Amino acid sequence: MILPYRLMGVVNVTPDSFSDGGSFLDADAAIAHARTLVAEGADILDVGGESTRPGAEPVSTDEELRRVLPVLDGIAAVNWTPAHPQVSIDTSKAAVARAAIEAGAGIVNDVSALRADPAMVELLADSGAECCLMHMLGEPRTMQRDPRYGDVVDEVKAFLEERLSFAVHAGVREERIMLDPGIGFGKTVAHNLTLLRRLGELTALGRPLVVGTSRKSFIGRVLADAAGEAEPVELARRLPGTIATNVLALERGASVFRVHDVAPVREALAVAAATLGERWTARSAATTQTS
Ligand code: HH2
Repeated sequence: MILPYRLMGVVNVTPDSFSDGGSFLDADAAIAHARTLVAEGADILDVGGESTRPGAEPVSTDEELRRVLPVLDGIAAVNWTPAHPQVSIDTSKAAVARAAIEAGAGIVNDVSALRADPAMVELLADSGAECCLMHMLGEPRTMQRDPRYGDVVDEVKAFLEERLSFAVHAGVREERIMLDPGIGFGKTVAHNLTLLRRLGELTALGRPLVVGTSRKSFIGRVLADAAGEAEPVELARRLPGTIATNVLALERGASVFRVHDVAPVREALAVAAATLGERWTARSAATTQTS
């Protein structure tokens, strides 16, 4: 059944990702993890070879390629039944994206929204790959140092509108573009919560919305505040908050959910969608699939 939303499972081939760094650095472990995510119901596999956690140091193109290519090749070689998942490459480098597309990736998830590498937009226009353009204030190394906005939703919306227009004018087909408010990327806890509360305002941009709240530290901080604890609660306790935020994002119009824990989020979204009614359960691809 084609639902009006898709689950994007995270395959981090990095030593330093904030929640699972080092777990899938070995290509075989990453490919096995990809199979598990698809068995749990992932529609898209988002493969990344560079952590974008706050404070992360950039990695070279060669190192990123060395990490992701064997995994992409391995995913391409699997005899997926009943259907091959879509493959997304989480990168801001055109050379990595180009090699990934050649290895079967159909989506480029660029957290810099085409600002990091001038060659990226041309690659997208020429290849016809789908893309996700995400908002980030600053860059990973420094983005959590006192981020400030006038109105966070208005500013994120204006940024995404400008990036969408930039991409379309450079020849990327609008129907191939998804947008993402970039939860946790240069945002305080309050900014993240406001963006999620008012996510519906971003649907006016007319493109599918991707959200990535999975296991992020704002969830740990909300829970710590509620429990009177000083430190953000640990990763293992962030699944209920991940589910809550994804369910609310579904209700507010998000249609692609980037998560580490596919099975529980998929089940939560299925029940939420059934409760919300026909618009969320219709067997149509119109609101989520790019074409
Ligand atoms: N979040 C992360 C990475 N890529 N891409 C999109 N489109 N949206 C997100 O919210 C997003 C993203 C961070 O999560 P993770 O990959 O688990 O961590 P790390 O960057 O440390 O590898």
